[in-house]
Amino acid sequence: MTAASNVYPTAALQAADAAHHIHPFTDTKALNAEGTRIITHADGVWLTDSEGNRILDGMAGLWCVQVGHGRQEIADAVHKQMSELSYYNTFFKTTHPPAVALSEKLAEIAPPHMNRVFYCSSGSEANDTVFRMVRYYWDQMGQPDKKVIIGRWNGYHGSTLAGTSLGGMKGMHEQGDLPVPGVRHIDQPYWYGEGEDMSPEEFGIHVARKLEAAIDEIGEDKVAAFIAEPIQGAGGVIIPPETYWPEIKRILSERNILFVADEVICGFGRLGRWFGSDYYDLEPDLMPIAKGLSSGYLPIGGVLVSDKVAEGLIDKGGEFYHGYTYSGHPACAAAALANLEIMQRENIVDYVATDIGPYLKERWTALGEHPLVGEARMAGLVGALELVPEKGNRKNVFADTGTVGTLCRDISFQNGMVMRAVRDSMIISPPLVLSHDEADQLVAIAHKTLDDTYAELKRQGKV
Ligand code: PXG
Repeated sequence: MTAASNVYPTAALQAADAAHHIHPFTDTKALNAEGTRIITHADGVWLTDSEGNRILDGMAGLWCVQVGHGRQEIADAVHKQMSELSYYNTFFKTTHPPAVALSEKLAEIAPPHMNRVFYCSSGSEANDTVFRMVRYYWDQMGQPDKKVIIGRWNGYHGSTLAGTSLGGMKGMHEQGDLPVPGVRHIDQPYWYGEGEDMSPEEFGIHVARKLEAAIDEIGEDKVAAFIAEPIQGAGGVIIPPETYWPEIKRILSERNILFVADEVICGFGRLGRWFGSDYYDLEPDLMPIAKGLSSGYLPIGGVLVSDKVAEGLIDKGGEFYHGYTYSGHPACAAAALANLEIMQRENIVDYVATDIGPYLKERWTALGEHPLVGEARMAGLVGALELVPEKGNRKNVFADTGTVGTLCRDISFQNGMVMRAVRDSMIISPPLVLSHDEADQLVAIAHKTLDDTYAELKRQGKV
């Protein structure tokens, strides 16, 4: 599309946006001075802005558009559903066909021991549900002292009170005196940044044992659950050392606490399996889901519940006083169902595992040769580049953490691709339908972006 054919009034939209719209996770004053980018269309892995520029969506929206943008089939399913039943609730002994069909579909693709789902509208709400559900479970099981939930520093579980508290983002905690009581955090398995002189394998064991130490310190009879992302997304695509999950599994098998695998990013094919828990062979008790569940076409999330948790939650009887107006919303459920049907019909999960995942990984990890890159890593279709001032020295990082990442992100956008910056690492999480040709373009733009960033840092005397 050319600028001439895309006739959106950029300046007027920016002015109205600045006057009335408060953006998430944004310094609004600084943004308003600069002006927003305005995205007007999207198709496949490509975005179009109000100036007619085409931009490769290296982040699948916000880690969510698994099947690519502009699938008419999902729009049609939603249209049909809204024409038949645009809204009804799932409280008070009622249900509706899309909620039933989606629940059945989720039980089909979930690990065999997970057969039930509780719906909400986002990943944050899913984790608020988790927070209440694990405590309710232990109450029902006659162990009401089990209340503490252990999360991890730099984990991300959403931005509501429970999500922020379970997550380990210190900047978020500082705003609003969080976490709420009853949450503890242990270290993350971030070898590149925190592994010091240990090998990745040693560090994986070392950091997993922090869970054991925390349970002992708090008292197993007081711990309700441990929550973790299989691979941390928003924390910077932190792929744990190979020893980490087996050691955590060993600890969990010896302790009577619930395990919550947050699948909001890793779920729905991102790692080349339906769930990150399949990829690492984890057996979680609960799995919060959202994002790729509907490929972001409409907001829907949920918590997948294991048969074990169903015993406390359901079999013991009693009402769990929890739910949302939009739990199982019919149009959102229809969107999710159409999305999952596309994923199954087109074998998208296998495509990630056996084709585009390995194809992109080979090319992405080759970017690790660049003088600005300390480590290039990828699993499935999620990857990171650690930008460093000095190759081969993990301890030397840029002053003013985040400045170089932001510079590189802005250059990437100018070069025609969205990458996300986390501190000074660059992140990609593209739509799972990325073609070989598009993967080549992605890597070429990433390469040019690294070159341009390096040249600018040289000019500034930072490398
Ligand atoms: N869990 C995980 C693992 C997530 O990544 C949430 C829960 C919360 O989901 P909702 O739908 O409430 O946003 C998330 C969300 C980023 C970014 O910039 C990441 C997320 C959301 C917004 C921005 O990396 N992850």
